[in-house]
Amino acid sequence: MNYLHVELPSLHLLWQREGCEDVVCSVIRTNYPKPSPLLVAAILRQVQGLEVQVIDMKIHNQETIIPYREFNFENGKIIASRMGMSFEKIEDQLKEADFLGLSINPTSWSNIALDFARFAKKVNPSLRIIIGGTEAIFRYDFYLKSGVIDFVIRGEGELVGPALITSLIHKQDYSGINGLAYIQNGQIVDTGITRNCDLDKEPLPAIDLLNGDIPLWNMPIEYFIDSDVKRPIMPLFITRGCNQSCDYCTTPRKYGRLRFKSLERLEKELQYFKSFGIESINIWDDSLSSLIKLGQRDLLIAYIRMIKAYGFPFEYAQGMVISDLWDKEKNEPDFVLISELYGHSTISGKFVGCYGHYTPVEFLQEENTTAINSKLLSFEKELEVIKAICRQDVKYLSFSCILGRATDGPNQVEFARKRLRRIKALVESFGVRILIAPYMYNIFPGTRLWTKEKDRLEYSIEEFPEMYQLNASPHGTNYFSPSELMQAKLDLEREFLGEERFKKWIQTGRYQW
Ligand code: B12
Ligand code: SF4
Repeated sequence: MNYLHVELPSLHLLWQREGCEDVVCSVIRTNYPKPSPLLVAAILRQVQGLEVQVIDMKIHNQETIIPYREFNFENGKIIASRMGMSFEKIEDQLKEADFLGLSINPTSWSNIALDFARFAKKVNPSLRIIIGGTEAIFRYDFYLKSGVIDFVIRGEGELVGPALITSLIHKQDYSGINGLAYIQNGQIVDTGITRNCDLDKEPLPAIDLLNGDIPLWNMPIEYFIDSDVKRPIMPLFITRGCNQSCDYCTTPRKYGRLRFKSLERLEKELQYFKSFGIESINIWDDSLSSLIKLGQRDLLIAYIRMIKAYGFPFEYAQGMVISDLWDKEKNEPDFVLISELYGHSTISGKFVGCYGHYTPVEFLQEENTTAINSKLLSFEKELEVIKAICRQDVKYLSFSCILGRATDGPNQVEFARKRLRRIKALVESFGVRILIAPYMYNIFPGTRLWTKEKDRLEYSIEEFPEMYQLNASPHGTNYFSPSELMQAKLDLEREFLGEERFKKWIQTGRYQW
């Protein structure tokens, strides 16, 4: 039997207002290997008698932008389009498949996923559609009620996928499988979220199934960078889960406690990447430095030494918890750890080590940052840590700042602006390139915020899922309407990107270094 896993086309969201420039308000990231299809395909090809195929609709035909809906947004309108391969292009593969798998992590892809599922069922009515990913895990009932999704994987595919497909192939009962939701006799059956698989037993990502795409894996997390960072670039996850509990994050409820791979397993993975000609690594762990709280500081250092020993340049694309980089006993940055994590060398003319880091400084609008989230440091200490990272000659540093808590108004934005100016001046004084990316404080299913602040939402998740991401907002604050909040973010971006980079950003949805 045949299983097809599809990475959906990108969401291209255009915000139009009378007298203002058009703004692409969905971040567009295309040229990287997609971890969900690569891993799910590897998991499922372990099922006997199953032929597995993967198609990445984001990476091909990026010139194709197909509008699928538009809606009013205060005094303007939003046009939502799909960017990448058209549905029709893969009609033949859909006809041949028995099972279709989709990974829906961001909520904002919801309508694209459902439209695609409807299209797939139309061309092949006997196709069984199985979805997974963060959005599917927490809104499984919404998808099942649409009538086009047959199964939702609630949790880790390793623990659920093979069991489900095997029982479907052999027409066996699947009611005993945990981590699954489906409709039976008109009722939703939900067997709960299943987590905690052994990461060492996870199969290696099915890179061979996307062999033809490898030359296109040339983009790190934020837009194209200099040619001195070699391509192709591959994402790497060493851990899963997190032992922090930030209000706005889905990871603790999706994956549970922090777990990690052994050094032997990491080595196997790095060797495997080398065999496909991978040159650089994007470390995509949600919270790698949280290993320190688990008493695994030495292991963290050993991982990084191993990546360097294999000659890879790398980037920490999801960042580190900044307080983990502070030595509490000496009351100063943890200089030893910082030099291990961010140092590099040149081996046979090649850059080896850390080239980039994303720093989640997050709530710069509040005098006392630590009062909002204990994983942050006071601003002055954060500057000390940033300085220590810059001294390691990292090339690219990006910084987040999250706007949109109920208490955020013009004064808070101004306060954040002043601090961002200080960060920028500091980083640039070291000759390091900087990207400042303000994000929306969005309220996602599966987070504590979803339980606490759902009543702030002015654009419902069922009707306007496209607005649920970090560059648009379905809610305002006590001072800003949703569009005023988005405008406040744009004003910060204009200052910190500079006019030319800002123009490219709002025209393309891609950041510029
Ligand atoms: C890596 C990552 C990215 C990467 C890559 C995204 C991608 N499309 O591959 C980048 C940096 C590009 C990214 C971007 C964004 N991201 Co992101 N991202 C993540 C992160 C850290 C990991 C996701 C991942 O790849 N995990 C590894 C894979 C293997 O896991 P997985 O997909 O969950 O699959 C497992 C199971 O779910 C299951 N499974 C999944 N699908 C299927 C299908 C079948 C058939 C089966 C059997 C099993 C199965 O099996 C797998 C193995 O166990 C998550 C946080 C998290 N921990 O999930 C946030 C997360 C998904 N991102 C999030 C957001 C908001 C975004 C953005 C919208 C942010 C923005 N700037 O506006 C953009 C979207 C733009 C885009 N084009 O993707 C949110 C989504 C919240 C929501 N409900 O919308 C998350 C959850 C973080 C958070 N805030 O909590 N992201
Ligand atoms: S935001 Fe990061 S540190 Fe906070 S809970 Fe999520 S993964 Fe953990």
